[in-house]
Amino acid sequence: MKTLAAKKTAAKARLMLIGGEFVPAADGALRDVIDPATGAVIARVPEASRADVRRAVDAARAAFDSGPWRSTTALERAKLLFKVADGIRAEAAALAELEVRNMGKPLAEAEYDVADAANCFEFYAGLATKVHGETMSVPANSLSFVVREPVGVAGQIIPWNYPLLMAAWKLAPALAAGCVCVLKPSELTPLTALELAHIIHAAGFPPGVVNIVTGPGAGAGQELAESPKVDKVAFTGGTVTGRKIAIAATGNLKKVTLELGGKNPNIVFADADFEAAVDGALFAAFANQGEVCSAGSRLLVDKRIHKALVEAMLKKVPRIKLGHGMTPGVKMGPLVSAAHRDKVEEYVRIGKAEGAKLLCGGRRPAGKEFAGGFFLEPTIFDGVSPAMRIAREEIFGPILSVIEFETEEEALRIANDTDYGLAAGVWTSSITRGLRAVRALRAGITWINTYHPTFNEMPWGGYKQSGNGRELGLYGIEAYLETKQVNVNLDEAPLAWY
Ligand code: TXE
Repeated sequence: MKTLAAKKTAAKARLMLIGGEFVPAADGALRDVIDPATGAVIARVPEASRADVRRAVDAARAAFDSGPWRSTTALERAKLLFKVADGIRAEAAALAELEVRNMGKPLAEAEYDVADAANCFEFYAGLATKVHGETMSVPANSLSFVVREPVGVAGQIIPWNYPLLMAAWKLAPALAAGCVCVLKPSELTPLTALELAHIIHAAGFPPGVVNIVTGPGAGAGQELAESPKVDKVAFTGGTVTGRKIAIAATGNLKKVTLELGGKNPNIVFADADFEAAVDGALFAAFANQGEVCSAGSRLLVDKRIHKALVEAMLKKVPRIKLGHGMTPGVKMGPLVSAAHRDKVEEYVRIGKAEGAKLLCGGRRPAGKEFAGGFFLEPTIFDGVSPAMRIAREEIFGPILSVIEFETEEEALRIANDTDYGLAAGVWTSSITRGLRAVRALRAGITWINTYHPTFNEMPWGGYKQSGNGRELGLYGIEAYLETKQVNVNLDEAPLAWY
């Protein structure tokens, strides 16, 4: 199938963006990039070593310390970011297809992500010119004011589940704030970030302001987290890696923001709109193959409607058509890699061994079209108790654990009984119950009678071990700004202290 993106992929050399130039790894190393729906190699990209990352960090450092970037106005930065948004929109079809072929998600989801990525650049383009400090006059003979300044060189490490969107979430606020960036996409899904590098380059950013390096976490990523020349590291990924990054960042006490995993409760009360809750429970668990940090992977259901809700979900599960994300009608693609599917499948075994009842899925789909890919059927476990590993650990795949509760108080206790605190959903027709529940839930993102919608204008991030800091919205740019106080003496007389 020679489609738009496939032709572009073949035509354009895939190189890293370092210091304003498209370059290979210094030692020429390459990595195969795989279509997880077929197992086929679809591209080869540079495999950055620590030395390549050092080169990118040096380019960023020079751009920040002595390049023209520091003297650009917020309006000039805004115009560049608007150009990136336009560039993404101009390439939207190719980017969406590339995302599907590299990551596996269904095309409709990839199209949504691409549109959202463009909107994210646009949002921060608009915000760039609205960064202001405060002015105070305390004591009476002084004028004190606050100026906001960019943090400096930002190292940005992103995962494979939303490759282009995560690049946008990281780059857009940092550039709006006046920072310079070294972005490292996941080694599994580098292709859309490398396309974005071309869009950014064409927009006309000064050399070294945006650097995009492709390489493994343990070497290239670790270097970025450790580098004493990096002022801030921003990471989205697993909690285990997040902990390593936080430790690596202590060398020069760089600023750290972390967006990590979740084991998010989705609570259905008996008074919920039944059909909406059924749809919401399935979408919460299975969108993007369940490879979502905010997935509603724990479904807490009131005992009185539990049987009916589970039956209604099981009736709808066959509508979740598996296949290559480019095939029309497909609602669930493959998992991102063979290794990740192994990890997710292990939880099927664990769930069964723990005594949970497997209602559907848990298998690789049969059929020639699935042979080379890393597919797994949507899986629902019922009779899950809160102590089971499938109720406590982030699986990051299409596995839903259903837990029954009897009272609102019990539901909220189970919901909060987790090391994580990223997201939570509540389904109820009572506004007071919904708001009461949200107030009790220890999570950074909450939904009432919906699940998953999120907006560039609103903050994203977690409580507890789901991370540190917030992305998006006004909070997102804060993470890339320093705060400086300036004090001006309005009294000309000497201090005469001594
Ligand atoms: O992610 P990693 P993995 C969760 C999910 C998944 C688990 C592991 O539960 O099963 O994490 O997935 C880079 N220093 N999430 O191993 O390792 C790596 O190259 C610096 C949740 O694939 O977190 C990639 O760019 N960087 C999640 C990025 O970290 C390192 C999204 C993410 O990879 C590094 C993905 C190191 N030592 C997985 N090791 C979410 N919050 O959305 C790896 N990396």
